[in-house]
Amino acid sequence: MNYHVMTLFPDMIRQGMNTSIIGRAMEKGLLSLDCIDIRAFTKEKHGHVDDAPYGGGAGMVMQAQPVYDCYLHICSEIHAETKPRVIYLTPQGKTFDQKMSVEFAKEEHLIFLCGHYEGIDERVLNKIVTDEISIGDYVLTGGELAAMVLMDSISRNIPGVLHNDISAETESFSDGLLEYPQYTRPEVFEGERVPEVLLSGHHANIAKWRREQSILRTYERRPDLFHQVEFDKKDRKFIKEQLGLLLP
Ligand code: 6GU
Repeated sequence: MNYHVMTLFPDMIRQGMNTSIIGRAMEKGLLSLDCIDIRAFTKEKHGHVDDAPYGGGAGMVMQAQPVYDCYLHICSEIHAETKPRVIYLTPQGKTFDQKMSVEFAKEEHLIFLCGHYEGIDERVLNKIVTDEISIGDYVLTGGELAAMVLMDSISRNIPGVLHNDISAETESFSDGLLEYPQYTRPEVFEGERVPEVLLSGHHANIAKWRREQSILRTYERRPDLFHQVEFDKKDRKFIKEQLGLLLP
């Protein structure tokens, strides 16, 4: 995976991404990260990349030309045969989820466009953007943190990035359910014991208990997700007994 980030704050992205699992994946050559300063493509002598909105109103709008030239520069560097995917981070986009993350992870190149101010001139967005993505219903000052959220999540779905025993498969959302609770030593903390089944060494019972905990958690905390999960016969029996719900 090769990430290309178009931004006015390239150092913010570099500093945010060079630690931890993602930094190691870059050292291993599984990922590359290219942060390109949009300001380097301005043709104005004072280096401006923004101007007042036509029609009036508060704030400034990023101009089309520096963004477009930055995009063309990336395209010439990657000499791809097909048009690369360009993700514009915006609260007006589709809300990012694990399914999108898995899909994006299959691309060879991903270009992220980070906006600032009141937005970017619509004409360049129409020309280059393939995906508009939001990370949730709240406002950020710019797209940089959102781009880093996407890169972190997408990277975990690339083979070799995660250590084998943290495999992305067994985690929250891979089957549409939340994770079961985890415990480690000591057996008693502030008077509270670890659930007995986890000390039993009985692997089938442990797996059953964890599955049931995932189901209960998802029902209590994320009813929206619960109603989208495909449950098997055993699950449905448990749900009927524990929750009194009859699923179709
Ligand atoms: Cl993706 N970008 C910005 N600028 N603000 C956001 C967002 C993205 N998602 C939520 N708020």
